[in-house]
Amino acid sequence: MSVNWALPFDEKILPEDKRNVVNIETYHEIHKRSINAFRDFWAGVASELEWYKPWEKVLDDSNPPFYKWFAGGELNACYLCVDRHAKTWRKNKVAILWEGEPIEKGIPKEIRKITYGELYRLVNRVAYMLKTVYGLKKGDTIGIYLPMIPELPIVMLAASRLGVVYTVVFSGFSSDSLADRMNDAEAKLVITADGGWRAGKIVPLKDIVDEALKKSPTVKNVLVVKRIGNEINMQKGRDQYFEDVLETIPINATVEPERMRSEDTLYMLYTSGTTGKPKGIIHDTGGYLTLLHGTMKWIFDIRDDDVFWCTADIGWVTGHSYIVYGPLLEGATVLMYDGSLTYPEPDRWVSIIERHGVNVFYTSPTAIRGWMKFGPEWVTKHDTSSVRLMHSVGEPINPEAFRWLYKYVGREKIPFGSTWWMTETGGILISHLPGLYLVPMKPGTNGPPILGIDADVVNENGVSQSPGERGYLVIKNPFPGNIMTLFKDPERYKQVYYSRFNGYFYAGDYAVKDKDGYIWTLGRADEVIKVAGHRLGTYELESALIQHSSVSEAAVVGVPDEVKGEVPVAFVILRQGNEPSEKLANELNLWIRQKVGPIASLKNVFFVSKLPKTRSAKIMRRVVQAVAVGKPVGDVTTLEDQASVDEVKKAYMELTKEVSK
Ligand code: 6R9
Repeated sequence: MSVNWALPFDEKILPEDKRNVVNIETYHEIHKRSINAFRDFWAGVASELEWYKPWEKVLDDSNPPFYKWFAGGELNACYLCVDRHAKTWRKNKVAILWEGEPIEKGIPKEIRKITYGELYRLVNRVAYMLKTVYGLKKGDTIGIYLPMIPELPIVMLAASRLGVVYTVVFSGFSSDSLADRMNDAEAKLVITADGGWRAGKIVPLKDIVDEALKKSPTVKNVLVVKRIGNEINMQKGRDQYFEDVLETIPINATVEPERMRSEDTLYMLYTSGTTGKPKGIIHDTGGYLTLLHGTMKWIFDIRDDDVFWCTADIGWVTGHSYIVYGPLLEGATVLMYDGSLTYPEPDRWVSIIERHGVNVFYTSPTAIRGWMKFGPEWVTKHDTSSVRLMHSVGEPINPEAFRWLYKYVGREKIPFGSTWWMTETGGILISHLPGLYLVPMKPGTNGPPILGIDADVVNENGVSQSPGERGYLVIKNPFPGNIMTLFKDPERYKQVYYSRFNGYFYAGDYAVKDKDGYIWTLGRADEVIKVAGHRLGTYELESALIQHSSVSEAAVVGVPDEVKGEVPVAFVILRQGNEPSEKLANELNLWIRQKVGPIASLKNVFFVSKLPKTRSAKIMRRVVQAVAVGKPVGDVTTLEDQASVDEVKKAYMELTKEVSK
């Protein structure tokens, strides 16, 4: 486990607007009814979407855990997010309000406002282009490696209009990571940009793609969006500028949305697990959109005059669900910002809130802790009174960070929660529901499970823990939004999520319930770490390290970090003939950054001669972790299987000695 914040179980806060406030017992009664009849409950939510063809069965659970929600139903995500609104008064409503990073004398140089009517045109033209110029059709796969520019959601929506499966790769990942994903997905086309802006510097995205494509033979074409206008290499016959090709498409070109079956794949997103390379998480269409529709209303209380801002990157699931599909499904105005939140000054993010009158704000503990460092005066000099509701996501929020944002942006009176979910769940599962009912907030908690979700904390044997007892977070009922399978690896899907607790969905998180039935997730219980809210597998970092010619063995663990929540440190055994040195440590760090991406930067490299192992040769990770954080091993709760307490202690002593040498 990474971060162990002291939990203020009993601190209760109520927002000033008490319209939706209910006491917790009432909420649990309502919640209980929703989970007792969870099929009907979710069918009610799904019926609020527009279906081409109604479903035959709410939940096909004939082959668990391969659940199919709304089986037999047909719909299209792009139609629901775009056409449906463009047909109404929302045609002239801003759908995407975009701000780019470059700024001069406090005035952003780039602001784009795309209405639903314009979005409809653009999405249709891009879909037409993908179909006619590149011959893409339902079931084909493409890769998207773009910065946070409007073309990113536009391409995603165009693909979903055609039923083309896409996978977005976070633009902070390296060429190796991009190549791995393109190969696994067998992508035919990659859409990228000439570059991206990050804190005033250009990120050479096209160069990274060129490097990746040396190893990705399935990719035949590259479309390049002109973002920066910098000189780049364009390979004849393979690469074309997005704008140039789009120009050849008639201005009023339209493409009929593909009638997708509810269980058809909407997109694939790679995420890190415990072992092996990142796996493709497959999301369906009907269940996923149903969960987003419910959560946008209940958790974000989305309204037609709202400007909704989620500070995540679309390269991660949060951006897929709560920048693209969720807000657009509701016909909201979604703000998209491409750049650093603290560039050129620490108050860039607050000035964005003020400039665009943001009403609903969704951010992360890492961002908040980063802002706290600069002091509240950067916040208070701006007017943030437009914000009426906030949530956080990505990692456990420490109470200090909660109180800080609650005070300086929340004015100590608006709803503010920490929404728990993961790539695999598609949308939020544990959260306050201020749009429906609001129970008291507590700094640091995720709140109760949302309606229709039977979340619980269980012990090793899958038995419910009593309040205050730490255990593992599980979801006991099938739920819409849930991952369909792992791409090319259905066995692993079963094994990772459904085998440990006998049919329950196992999230991989430690958690504890309090006596009000609120859930407090405490961090990962496996080898996954969250670095600044970004999900990484320590195994991936270890594999990258042992590819370096000087490394024989490596163990990577996460240690707490004041701002990023958690950061990786490595314990490395060198091959013979190599000497430990600071220079080598720096080289290994650079290596990791190149192999995985800058987000994987190591905080520390310890050179050791031996790693603690169990008799079956598994690294005793908890021992390594205890040494890394400088805590006695007794504080580390889950001891490795197959190792006696004495063995663990001995291993701990030995490793500590090595590290302090
Ligand atoms: C949405 C997202 C999933 C993991 C998850 C948990 C952690 C996310 C959290 C949270 C505590 C919250 N996590 N939200 N922990 N409180 N509000 O982050 O997806 O990147 O797949 O990560 O993130 O550990 O298991 P993903």
